Amino acid sequence: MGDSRVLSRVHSLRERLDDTLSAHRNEILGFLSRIEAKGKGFLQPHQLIDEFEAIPEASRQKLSEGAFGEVLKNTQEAIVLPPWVALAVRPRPGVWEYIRVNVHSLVAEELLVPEYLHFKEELVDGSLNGNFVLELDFEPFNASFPKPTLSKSIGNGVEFLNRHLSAKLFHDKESMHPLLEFLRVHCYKGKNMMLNDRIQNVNALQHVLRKAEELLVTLAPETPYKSFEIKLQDLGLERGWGDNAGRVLEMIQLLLELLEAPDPCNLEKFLGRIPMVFNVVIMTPHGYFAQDDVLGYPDTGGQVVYILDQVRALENEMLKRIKEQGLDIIPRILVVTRLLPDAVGTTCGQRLEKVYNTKHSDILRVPFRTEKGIVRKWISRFEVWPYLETYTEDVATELAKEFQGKPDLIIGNYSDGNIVASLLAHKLSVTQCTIAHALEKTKYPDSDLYWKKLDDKYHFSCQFTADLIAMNHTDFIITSTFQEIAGSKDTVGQYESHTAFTMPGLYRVVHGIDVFDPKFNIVSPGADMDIYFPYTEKEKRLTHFHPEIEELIYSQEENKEHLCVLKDRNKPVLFTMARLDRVKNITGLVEWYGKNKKLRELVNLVVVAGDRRKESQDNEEKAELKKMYELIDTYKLNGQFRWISSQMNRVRNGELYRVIADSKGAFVQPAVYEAFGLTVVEAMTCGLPTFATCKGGPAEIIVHGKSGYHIDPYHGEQAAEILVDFFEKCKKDPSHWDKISQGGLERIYEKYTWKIYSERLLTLTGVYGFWKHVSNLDRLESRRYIEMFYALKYKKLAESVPLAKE
Ligand code: UDP
Ligand code: LCN
Repeated sequence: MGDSRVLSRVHSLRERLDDTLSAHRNEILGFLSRIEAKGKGFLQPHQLIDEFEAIPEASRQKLSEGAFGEVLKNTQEAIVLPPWVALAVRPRPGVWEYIRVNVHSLVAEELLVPEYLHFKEELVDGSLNGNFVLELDFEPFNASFPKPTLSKSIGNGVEFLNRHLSAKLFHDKESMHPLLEFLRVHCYKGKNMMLNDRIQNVNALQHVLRKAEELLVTLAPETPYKSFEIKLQDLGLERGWGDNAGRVLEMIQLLLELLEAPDPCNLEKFLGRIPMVFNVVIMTPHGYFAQDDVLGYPDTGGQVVYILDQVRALENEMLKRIKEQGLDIIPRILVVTRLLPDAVGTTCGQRLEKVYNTKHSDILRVPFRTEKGIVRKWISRFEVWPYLETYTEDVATELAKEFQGKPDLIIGNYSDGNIVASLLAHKLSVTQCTIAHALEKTKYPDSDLYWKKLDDKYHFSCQFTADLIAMNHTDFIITSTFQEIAGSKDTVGQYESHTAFTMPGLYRVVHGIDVFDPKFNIVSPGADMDIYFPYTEKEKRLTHFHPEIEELIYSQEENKEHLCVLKDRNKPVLFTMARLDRVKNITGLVEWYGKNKKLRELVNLVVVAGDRRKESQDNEEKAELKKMYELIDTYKLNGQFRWISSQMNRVRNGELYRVIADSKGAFVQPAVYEAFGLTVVEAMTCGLPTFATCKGGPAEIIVHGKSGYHIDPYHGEQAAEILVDFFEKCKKDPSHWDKISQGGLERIYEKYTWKIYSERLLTLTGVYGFWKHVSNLDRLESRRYIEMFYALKYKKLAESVPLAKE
């Protein structure tokens, strides 16, 4: 790993272990021998705990108190290759140590990352990698780059950068020259926006700012810019300072303070106000991306909702900032996706489509193309790789036509969008932002080590390579939660799992990404509050939908849209809604319900998932549909259960959540893993008590017992009992339901709104753009390394993915 900090940490771990290995020799031997006896293999934390629980109570007691117990508590995986047991220990988020113990001699050895990965590869086939393995290591490029070390700084990249770089670069007035240069060259369509040629040095700038201040303090704050424009221009100040005397003065005073004493907070405020973002590209190639009739389709879920809401919020914020800065620039946002000629009743075949409730934002669709011409078929997100390079070229041509210039920001979404965004940002030299939505490596456990088994179906070799390229190429990364980056005390984050991993026979990632990198920023999405609002807001309620919703849930008829009926409509409704993917675990929830008599007596179960109206093209969905039919039969669910096909009308869905709240019901999100979970936020925004998986984003969205409840998808019986307990309590004391409903709402208002999101995103873009300009944030060396990795590895992998048969 080439990091002395890590080496010294590993040393101290070994030393601590050495002590305990001699002090508790017999107990440790007892425990490790149990593990060794399992033979060559791999143990997850919960399996390690089970093994630990199985040793005698007295031994457990002794070990728990010592260093060994501590190490075990922090172990994220154990590899058994008799006589060795290797442990990957994670004392805190983002920090890893590797060690192996010889079970016979009880000697511990520290391992460097490549050694540990090599050891792990033996589980599959050690010979696959041979002696000369391609080792990917981004660390040397970033070694001199500033990084925080405290776990609490993870995800607050911009604050750290501002603090660090302003201290380093701006120590006195003269060192403010780069800021001056930045203000001098900052222009839009060739026109200077901040300073003109009259200002040549920092002293002159300071002098001009004081003059302007003298003028502005004499004016009423609301005095329009027009009335003092000429005077400011004569001094050297251009249009971008504000639309009235008050705003211009505020900004001038901010800069004067900065020149006097640089301060990271003021710097962020100042940079956040400089108008820098007018043309934005949002890349989201796969899926059915449209505004109506697509939600719940395979691959078409939260990402679509997120982007459409993001665009509206972003456009509003851009317009507000442009107006407040006194500019008459028209911004433009283009969501670029795939054009699907066979659009099956959607607008996915349309080249340009205005985004609802926006003035200047469109969806621009560009088809996938091969030598044979335009690709007509829908292609799963796992199979898009061979199309993306040509697609990027075509997109670049279309963007040039639409913008008549380059965009200011390119945002990538999901693995395919992020690799295209990387290629475009590289080509056009534009600030890039990356949003993962979900990194598949976390969703499919061990999909790195056993990639070969899954590659025909999922092509993870290609996807994980694309992910590594994008996360290293991008200027900044937005995540919805902290856990997405670095997990929690006990769980590994999605990005964190890309720090060190191996794909035997392909390459070994010794250092893929560092969760401490200041490119990470947590900016959480929300739910559109025009659609999702509390069930208590009676005057806003969309009662005209009630007859349709009534039919959907309670009609005694069965058809392609709904199957099974509810016999007792007085019971609260337990509700869930998701795409019918395996990881969503909807069938898991149905089974928990089917098995729990008490829960079946207390509530009805209503599930919106999958589409029974047409034949599915998706393999996972097909398997889940089959399972659902079997469960209905096995547990004789008809009478207490309603299965509704995917619901694509978002506005009506908002009212659906509220109707469930009227029944004093609850929402359940039972996923085996959920990257973020927009349905959780939607349900909570409607005031519906929510029970959601503890695996992934919902663990952070919900504060257990206060704003909802966590359930463990691997312990279905326990999850069902938590639900029983809640509904029984509510039966005895209806205020309990209100308390959780209110707790959920408070949590949303505090953290999950699009308003907070868009303000933050625009400020981040400005700040990263600025630092990129004035420092070496560009990371040129690592970009060259990425180019080589792309050309030599990724390209071949992408080409090896079969093209769809038309
Ligand atoms: N959704 C919907 N109808 C359905 C299924 C899902 O409108 O039949 C919406 C749901 O309201 C949410 C999104 O699709 O806005 C799913 O987002 P989430 O983050 O929960 O999961 P994803 O599908 O992205 O994995
Ligand atoms: C993808 C997912 O899997 C969800 O967990 C997220 O909520 C959604 O994207 C939006 O980011």
